[in-house]
Amino acid sequence: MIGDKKVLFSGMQATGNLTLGNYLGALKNWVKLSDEYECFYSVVDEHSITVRQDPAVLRKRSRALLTLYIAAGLDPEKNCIYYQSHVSAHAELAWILNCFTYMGELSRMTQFKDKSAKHADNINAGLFTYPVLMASDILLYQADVVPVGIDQRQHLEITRDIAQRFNSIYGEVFTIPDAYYGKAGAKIMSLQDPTKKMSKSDENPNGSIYLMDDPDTIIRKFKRAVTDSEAQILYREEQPGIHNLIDIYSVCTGKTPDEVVKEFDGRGYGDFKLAVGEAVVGQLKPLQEEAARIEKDKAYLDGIIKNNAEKAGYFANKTLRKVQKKVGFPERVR
Ligand code: ATP
Ligand code: LTN
Repeated sequence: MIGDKKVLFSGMQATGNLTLGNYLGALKNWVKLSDEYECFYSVVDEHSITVRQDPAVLRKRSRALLTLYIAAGLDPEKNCIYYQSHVSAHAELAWILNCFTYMGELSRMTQFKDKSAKHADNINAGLFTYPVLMASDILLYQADVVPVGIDQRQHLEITRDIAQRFNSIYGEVFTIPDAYYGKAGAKIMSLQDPTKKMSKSDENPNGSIYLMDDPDTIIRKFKRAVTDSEAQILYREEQPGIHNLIDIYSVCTGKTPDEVVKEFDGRGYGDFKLAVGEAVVGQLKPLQEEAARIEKDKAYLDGIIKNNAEKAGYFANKTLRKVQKKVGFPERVR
């Protein structure tokens, strides 16, 4: 707890241009939760280098991601929005927790298996211990709740296991966090292959709507979206393409899937795709305008970056000092 509020932590990597999936599945939920909790939203740049990055591109994308957090509606005066690498406690706690995590546990992580298959020429130790850094992010702030997509479930479970293991040896040091999986938009699928999730690292740019796509591009991508030959707009698993479009339209408009089905009863796929495209354009336009406005105000953004890193550092160091003492590191001489 901070004051009378429970604590929320989440983060995203700046490894690509954010997609509609990241927005509807994660960011939009963050904004909804931000009044209820004391929130820490990090741009997890240290996680990003588990895969090789171009330094200039990573720096640019990290700033763009931080800007997007604010543009999406997270007030940086109320929510602590910061770069992970600006708070050294993350890396320091990760080292300690590495010594409380087993090789066997980490070997079972499906993300490690997937990413090491994809980057066979660079299976580095950081990729393997990625979940320990993630556990450190969460545990440093004594987070009660962590909103993520279903794909992060295993990482949340290992975080809880590490925290419980540490607590069972040293007493109640860490809060055990709960995952929060938003219902709406939990999994937005690729527009080109609706059996695969929309992903920022997809090679085919037509499968993903990027948050910075212009209206014409968005409409064109929806017009080309893969559907089926059933010629009826129904919300069922047998029609994954239409199912996905109904989900997207439903999250953008706040209507239930049943209401969407009724609204488009008897209409053609062309009409429906256009309506979904327009709904998405309507969602993204204010976000894009706001991001462009904030980006121009360098001094404002720099101030937020500095103040929030200090705020995050204050809370993170409180936990880190406690942990260092528990494991037996010598006290600092003042
Ligand atoms: P990558 O393609 O680089 O693996 P990604 O697009 O899957 O990236 P992440 O950075 O892993 O995105 O995820 C950021 C957040 O967005 C996570 O909470 C994740 O669960 C959520 N998310 C990612 N893709 C989708 C999607 N298609 N639908 C809903 N939520 C998503
Ligand atoms: N692994 C997450 C990003 C991430 C995260 C976190 C999410 C890093 N640290 C802490 C929640 C809490 C991802 O790839 N989506």
